[in-house]
Amino acid sequence: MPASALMNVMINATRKASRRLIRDFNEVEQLQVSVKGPSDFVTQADLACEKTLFEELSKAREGYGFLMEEQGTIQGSDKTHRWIIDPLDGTTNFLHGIPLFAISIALERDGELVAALVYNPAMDEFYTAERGKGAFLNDRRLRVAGRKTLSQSVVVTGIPHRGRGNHDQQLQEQRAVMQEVSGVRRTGSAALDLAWVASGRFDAYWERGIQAWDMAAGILLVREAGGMVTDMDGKDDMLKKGDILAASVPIHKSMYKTLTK
Ligand code: LIP
Repeated sequence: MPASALMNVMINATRKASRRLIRDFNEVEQLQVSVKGPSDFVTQADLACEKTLFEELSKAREGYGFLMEEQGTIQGSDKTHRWIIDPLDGTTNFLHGIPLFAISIALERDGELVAALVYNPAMDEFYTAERGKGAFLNDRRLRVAGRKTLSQSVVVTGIPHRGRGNHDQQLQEQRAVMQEVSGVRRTGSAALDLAWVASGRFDAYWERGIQAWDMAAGILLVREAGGMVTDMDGKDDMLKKGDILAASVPIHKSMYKTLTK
């Protein structure tokens, strides 16, 4: 099915921004050996990508507002539309030359997610969705995994680290989940975790302490692929609360029970 005019705008902006990001990623792999390390370099890559996305989307859709990881909130004259953007999700992976990172763009209309794009440059995979029109990987229609039991499932989570998150809570949740599933993974990119739930690679994803821009696009991808997404209280406040549980419907129910017992 040909992409809509809106999705073409999002894809074209992403292609333009990702050209430099891919170039920078190839350079950062060389910087691993430098004493100073690549952290400042990655910050520049992040900022440059966000600047290109902001410029391209502002040109194509004048007046829309923005919520972006680096520049924060930019109010638009059109109060019904807001872009939610993470120009480089998986920043630490990028910094370490690990090819698991993504550009994530979501569009909100009157507070509802209506369009989503997650692009994984390292694998040249475009995950896209528009509300009511399904989710796609490049041009292949996506459905969440059909597995019905946790014992068959491979799930993914985000693991807090030095100076981040509630370590005891994560360990308690991981202990409960480990006893039920056939595998637990951690990629370092919420956007890719959600895209891979939408594509059936993972059966479920949960994480606490992440930002709206990490998850907004992925939420719509999973829902349009037939999955269920809630916050960790089973409600719909993920973007405000910063926590998320995404899965196929039967696995969501089992994961919620396991995580909250
Ligand atoms: C990352 C998230 C990931 C989380 C990391 C980090 P960033 O976002 O995508 O799921 O575990 O701690 O927050 O910072 O790379 O945009």
